[in-house]
Amino acid sequence: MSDAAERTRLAQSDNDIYLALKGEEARQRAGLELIPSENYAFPEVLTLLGSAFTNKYSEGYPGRRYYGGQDYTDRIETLARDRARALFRAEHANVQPLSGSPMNQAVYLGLLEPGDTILAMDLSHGGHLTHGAPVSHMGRLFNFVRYKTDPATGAIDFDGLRKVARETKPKLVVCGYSSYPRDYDYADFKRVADEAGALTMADVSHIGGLIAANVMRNPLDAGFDVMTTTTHKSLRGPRGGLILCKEAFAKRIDASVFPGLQGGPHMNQVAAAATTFRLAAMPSFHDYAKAVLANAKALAAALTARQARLVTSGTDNHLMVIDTVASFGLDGAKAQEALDRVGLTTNKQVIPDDPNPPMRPSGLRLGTPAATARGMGVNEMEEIAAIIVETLTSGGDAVAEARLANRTRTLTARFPVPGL
Ligand code: DSN
Repeated sequence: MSDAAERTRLAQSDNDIYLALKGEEARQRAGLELIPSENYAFPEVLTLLGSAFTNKYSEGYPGRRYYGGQDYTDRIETLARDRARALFRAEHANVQPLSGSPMNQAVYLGLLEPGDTILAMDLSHGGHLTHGAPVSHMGRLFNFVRYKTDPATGAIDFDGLRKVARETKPKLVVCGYSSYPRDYDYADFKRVADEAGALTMADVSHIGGLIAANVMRNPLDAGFDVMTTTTHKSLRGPRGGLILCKEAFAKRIDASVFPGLQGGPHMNQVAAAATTFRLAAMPSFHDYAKAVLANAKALAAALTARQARLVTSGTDNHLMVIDTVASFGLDGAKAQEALDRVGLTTNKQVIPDDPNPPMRPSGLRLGTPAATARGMGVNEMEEIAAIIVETLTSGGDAVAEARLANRTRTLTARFPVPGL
């Protein structure tokens, strides 16, 4: 919301919410966002999210809607689908999932029967809740079996994965992660799935933007049946989900999203996604994605040089996980709280087979998409690593933390937040 008159109206009609909005904007400007799944949306996305498209119900798909008045919604959804297909080299795109969880649920429910076996990554090894965590509804509906990482290298244990697949004969093999700092060859998953007679799904929510920009591998190029991604992480779009699949699955996926799982899509989100897919095809986005990877490598190296121990000893993508217990004798929650006090936003993170509970885990997850969207480069990564390590070794000293908070503010003042 940039228009001064709109802001005045909000301040007059609901000052509590207006003040919270001002506070959040100030927090985002003065602090630094290092959670790898968060980013600053393109300014065009913010405009479209607050647009007239939010007023419209559009159950159905372009040309086949249940309500009238769909001239412009049909236009934006058709553009969004066409642009998504071109961007990701996909045969079919569904742009309606409200977010990442319903997106993955729609795939499971569209392609499988309750009780079917799905092979996916263990949560503590980097998988996601929707990859069958026992506390999730999907974990109750389907029979999830798991693969893990190799304790010696931290990389995915493909021998173990193949063994579980042979023993359990899954109907679907899922790859994708929310805290795994490495890349892999999707053909390795495809071979295991083919041998088991299983379908393949890659949830690339974290790296969707990096795949769009062709700086990381695209699972669809390796013949995957389905790829899912959220649109708000490395893609810098609206909060939402995108399902890409082979034409052979198009009808089942579309029917699973609507009417299977959802009612009316959020058309303001669809409009913003359409614009995102256009912006992500531009050369400037390719440069951005390359910088995200270069910054992640620089941040990982600068942390390692300061005695931080990283899970897998580094990164191939946009994220890294510090074992804060092994590095600094601090659990991830205490580390996150200390960094909050100096203006760096991070998240506590479980590490593989973490002996500690999820609210007091042994690690801390960091990523570079948001800092890179502000224009920061490898020099700034050095300063960020220094602030992180000095904070985590300061023992909570208030004077030291005040000095470090000042260093964060000095850094962020040079890099405005896009769209704010
Ligand atoms: N919340 C996302 C993440 O942080 O990875 C996944 O849903």
